Amino acid sequence: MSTYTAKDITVLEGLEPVRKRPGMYIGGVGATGLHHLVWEILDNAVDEAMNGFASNIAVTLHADGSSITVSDDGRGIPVDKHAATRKSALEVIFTVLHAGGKFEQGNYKTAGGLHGVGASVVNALSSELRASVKRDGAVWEMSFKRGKPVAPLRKTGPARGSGTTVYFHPDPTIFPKVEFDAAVVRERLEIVSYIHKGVRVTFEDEAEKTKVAFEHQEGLADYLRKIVAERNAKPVHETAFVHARDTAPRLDLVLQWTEATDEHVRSYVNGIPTASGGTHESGLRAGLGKAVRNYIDTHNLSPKGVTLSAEDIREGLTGVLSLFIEEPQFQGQTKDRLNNPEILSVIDSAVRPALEHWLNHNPTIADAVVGRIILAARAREASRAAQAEVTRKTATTGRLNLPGKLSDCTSPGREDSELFVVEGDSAGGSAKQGRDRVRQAILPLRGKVMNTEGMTFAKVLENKELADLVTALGCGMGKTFELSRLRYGRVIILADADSDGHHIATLLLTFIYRHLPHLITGGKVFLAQPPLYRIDIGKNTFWALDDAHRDRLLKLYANGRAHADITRFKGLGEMMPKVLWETTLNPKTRRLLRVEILDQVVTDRVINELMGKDASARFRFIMDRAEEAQELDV
Ligand code: 2B7
Repeated sequence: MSTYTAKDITVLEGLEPVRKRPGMYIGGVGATGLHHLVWEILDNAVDEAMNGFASNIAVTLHADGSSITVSDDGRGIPVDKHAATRKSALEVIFTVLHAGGKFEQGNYKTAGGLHGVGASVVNALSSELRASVKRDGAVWEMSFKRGKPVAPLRKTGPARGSGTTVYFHPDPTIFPKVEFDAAVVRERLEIVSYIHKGVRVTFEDEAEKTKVAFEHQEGLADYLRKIVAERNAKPVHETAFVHARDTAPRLDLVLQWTEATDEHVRSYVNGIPTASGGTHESGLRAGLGKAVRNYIDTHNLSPKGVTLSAEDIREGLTGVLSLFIEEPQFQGQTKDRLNNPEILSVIDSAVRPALEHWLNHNPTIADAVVGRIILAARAREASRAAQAEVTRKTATTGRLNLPGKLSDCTSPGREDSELFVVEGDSAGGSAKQGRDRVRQAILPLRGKVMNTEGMTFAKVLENKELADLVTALGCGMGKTFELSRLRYGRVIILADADSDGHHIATLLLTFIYRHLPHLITGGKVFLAQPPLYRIDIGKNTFWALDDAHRDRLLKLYANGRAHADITRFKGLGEMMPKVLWETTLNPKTRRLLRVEILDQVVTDRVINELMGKDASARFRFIMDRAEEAQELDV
C-alpha cells in the first residue's frame, strides 16, 4: 500500500517564472530584494547548523562589492543521482523551483520557513553561481549561469571533512544596482550568532580587508547584555530572565528590567527581525503582565494609592524574543509584523508560568523588579499630576495653579512670551524687577539643579525645583509631553556668566535634553548672555560677556590711553534691575543663543560622558580637551 499523501506532493517547475517576476519571490529588485538573496543562501547554512550538522558559517563579501561566498561545514548538499530525474540532488536543488510540500524526506527544519526553496531562486537571479560540496572524501563542483547549468556536476579532487560553499553574483539585468551593503550583512550575521548560540559566524569584507568572527555561547543572553550596554541602561537586576523552549514552536526569550525610561524588546521570527505589534509580541506582553500581577498579588505587594498599568510593568524592560514557526504570516506595510493569531496564546501560556516561577524563585530580583514597577507608576502619576496641576484652575479665582515662586507674565501663551529660568533668589529678584511683565515670566531656581543624567522620571519629579519648572512650562514631560501646551514662546536659561553659572546651565540643559527633548528640537530653548564686566570709558559704558570680550573692547575704545573703569559682576543678583533689562532682558538690545542639536548620536554620547556616573569617561573627556581649555584661560 502506498503511504504517499497529498502532503508529500511537490510541484516542480523550471526557473522561468522567477526571472519573469522576481518580485513575487524576493519582494522586489531593490536593495532589500538584492540582500534577500544572501539571506536565502545563509538560511540554508543556518538550517544545517540548526539541525546540528554545521558549527561554522563563513561569509565573504568580495572586493567587487557585488558577489558573495557563503560556506558551512555541514554534511554537504547530497550529490547522488535523484531517481526520478536522473539528475544529482545538488542540480535539482539549484535548478528546480520547489513550490510547497517537502523536498526532503522526514523533517528538515528550516530557518526562513521557506522549506529551502531559496537556492533555486537565488540561482535563477544570479548571472553566475558556483556550488562546491565536500562529501565522502571528495570535492564536487557545479556552475550555473542565470539558473542554467554550465557543465555537469564534476568531482574536482580529494577532500577532508564536509560542507557546502556557494558563490554567487546577482544578475545585473535583473537588479538595477548590484552592490551589497557590508554593514547590513555584518549586522545580520551577528544576529544569527546570537540567535543560534554556539555557531561561529565569520564575515570577511575583502574591500575593507577586515574579518570578524561572531560566536556566543549564551546566545540571546549575550545579545541582551550588548543591547543594555549600548543603550547605557542600568540594570535593575544582574541576572536576566532566560527562557528556552525546544519543542515546536521553538522559542527563546531573555528579559531584563533596567532604569531606562522606555521599553525595548526586539523580536525575531525564523531569524528575521519583526516589527513590534505582532501577535508574538502581544503574547509576550499578555503573559508577562499576568505573571508580574500574579506575583504582586500573591505576595501582597500591591502599592497603596496607585494602580499599576501595563506600561508601568514594562517600563525599562529590555529583551529579545526569538521564535521559529512553520508558516509565518506577515502583514503591515513592510511585511514584517507577525500575524499568526494562534501564536498569541502559545507565547502567553509559555511565558506566564515560566516568568512567575522565576520571580518566585528569585525573591531578591523579584522585589527589585516590583520596586521598579511601582516607581514607574508613581512617576506616571506624578507626571500626570504635574500636568494636571497647570491645567487645573482654582475654584475661587479661576486661575491656573502655578508654582508660588513663578512670577508669571500677564500674557502667557503668546508667541512672543518668555520664561526666564534664573539661578538663585536674588538674581530672580533683579530679573523680576527689571523685566517686561507683560511678556516675560521669571522662575527662580534655588541653588544647583540636580544632575538628572541616568535618572528615572520618578526621581526627577521628586525634585521640587524641576517639578516646578515642568509645571510652569505646562507641556508635561516624557509620555505626556505636548509641545502645543507650552505656555511660553521661548524658554530662556539665565545663569551667571562664570563657571558656576555654566555648570548650572549645563545641568538644566541635561534635564531638558533627556526629559523634554522636543523643547530643544522645537527651537524653544535659549541661553541668555548676561555680561560679566561693566566697562566705563569717559561717558560711555560697555558690557563684556567674558574676558576675551573685555580685552577686545578695551583695545578698541581705551587703547591704553583713556582711563577705563572695570567692574566685574559677582553674579546676576548684584546687577541693578535696569542694567539687567538693558543688557540681558530687552529683546531689542540683548543677545540670545538658541540651543541646537547638531548630531543626536554625538550629543547623546557627550552628555552621557560628561554628566553620567562614569567618572573615568568624564576624566577622558576633560583630558582630551585639556589643551583647548588652557588656551581659553590665557
Ligand atoms: C532543502 C535544501 C536546500 N541540503 C541538504 C543537506 C545538507 C545541506 C543542504 C546545505 C549555504 C551555503 C553554503 C541533507 C537542503 C539541501 O539536503 S543545503 N547543507 N548548506 C547550504 O546550502 N549552505 C543534507 C541530508 C543529508 N546530507 C545532506
